Amino acid sequence: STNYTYIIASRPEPAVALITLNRPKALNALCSPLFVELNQALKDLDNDASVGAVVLTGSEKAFAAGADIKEMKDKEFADAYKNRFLEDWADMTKIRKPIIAAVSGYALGGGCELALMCDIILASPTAKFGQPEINLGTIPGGGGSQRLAQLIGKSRAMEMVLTGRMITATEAANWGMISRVVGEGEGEVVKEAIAMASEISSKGQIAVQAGKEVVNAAYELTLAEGLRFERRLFQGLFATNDQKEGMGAFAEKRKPKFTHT
Ligand code: CO8
Repeated sequence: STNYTYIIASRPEPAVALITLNRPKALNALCSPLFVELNQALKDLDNDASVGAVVLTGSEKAFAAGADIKEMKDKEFADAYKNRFLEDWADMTKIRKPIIAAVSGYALGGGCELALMCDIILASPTAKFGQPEINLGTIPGGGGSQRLAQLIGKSRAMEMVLTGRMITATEAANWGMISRVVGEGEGEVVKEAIAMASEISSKGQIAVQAGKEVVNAAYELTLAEGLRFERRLFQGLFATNDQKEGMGAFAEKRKPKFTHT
C-alpha cells in the first residue's frame, strides 16, 4: 500500500475505505501536497473493484480548518491564474464511488468546501461549518459560494460568505447542508459513516454509480434534461445482471447476491 504524508488510508472493512486527513498540527489545513495525495488515493480507490464506498474524515478537533493560509499569503494573480490554482483540487468530484464526509470540529473555508464536494455529510455535535475567507480579505474558492447557494439558499449563503460566521452542526442539518448530526462520543460519527458506507457497498455497484451520477446531474442540468438522463440510465440498467438478480430475488423472496455486472 502507498505511504502518504498528509493522509492515512485504511480499510476498516473489506469493501469500505477510510481516508483520514493527517496534518494535526495545522488543524488539517489543506496544502497543495495534501490535495495531490488525496486525489491520488481517491483515484486508486475508484479503480479498486473491491471498494464500494469511501469515508473521508479529519480529527476530533478539525475536519479541516481551510486551505493553507501560510502557503497562499504571498501568492500572485499571474501565478495563480497561469497555473490554474485550485482547479485540480476539485478532481475528487469526478470520482464515481460514493464519498461520505464524517465531520468533527472545524470545517472552515476549503474544509467546508471539501465536505461539500463529498456526496453525503454526517456531522458530530462538535462540528462547526463556516466560510471565513471574508476575514482574510477574500472569498470562497473551492465551490462554497455555488454549492451553498444551491443547498441552503441565497440568504443563508450570503450570511455565511459575507459575515464568516461559523454555524453549528444542528444549524447545518436544519438548513439542509448535511444529512444529520450523529450521536455524541469520540469517533461516533466515523463509525456511523463506516456503517453507511458498508450498507452502500452491499448494493450492486453499477446501480450505486448510476444513482450518484443521476443525483449529481440535478445540479448541472435543467429539469427536463435531468429527467431524460435519469430515465435513460434507468432503462439502461435493465441490461445489467444486478437488475435481473435484484428483482428476481425479490420475486423469489430471497436476498439478492449482486455481482456488480
Ligand atoms: N492555514 C494554515 N494554518 C492553519 C490554518 C489554515 N487555514 N488553520 C489553522 N492553522 C494552524 C495555525 O496557524 C496554528 O499553527 P501554529 O501552531 O504553527 O501557530 C495551528 O494550526 C493551530 O491553530 P490555532 O492555534 O489557530 O488553533 P485555535 O484552536 O486557537 O483556533 C481556528 C482554531 C479558529 C480554526 C483558527 O485556527 C482559524 O481561524 N484558522 C483559520 C480558518 C480560516 O480562515 N480558514 C479559511 C482559509 S482560506 C480558504 O480556505 C480558501 C479556500 C480555497 C479553496 C479550497 C478548495 C478545497
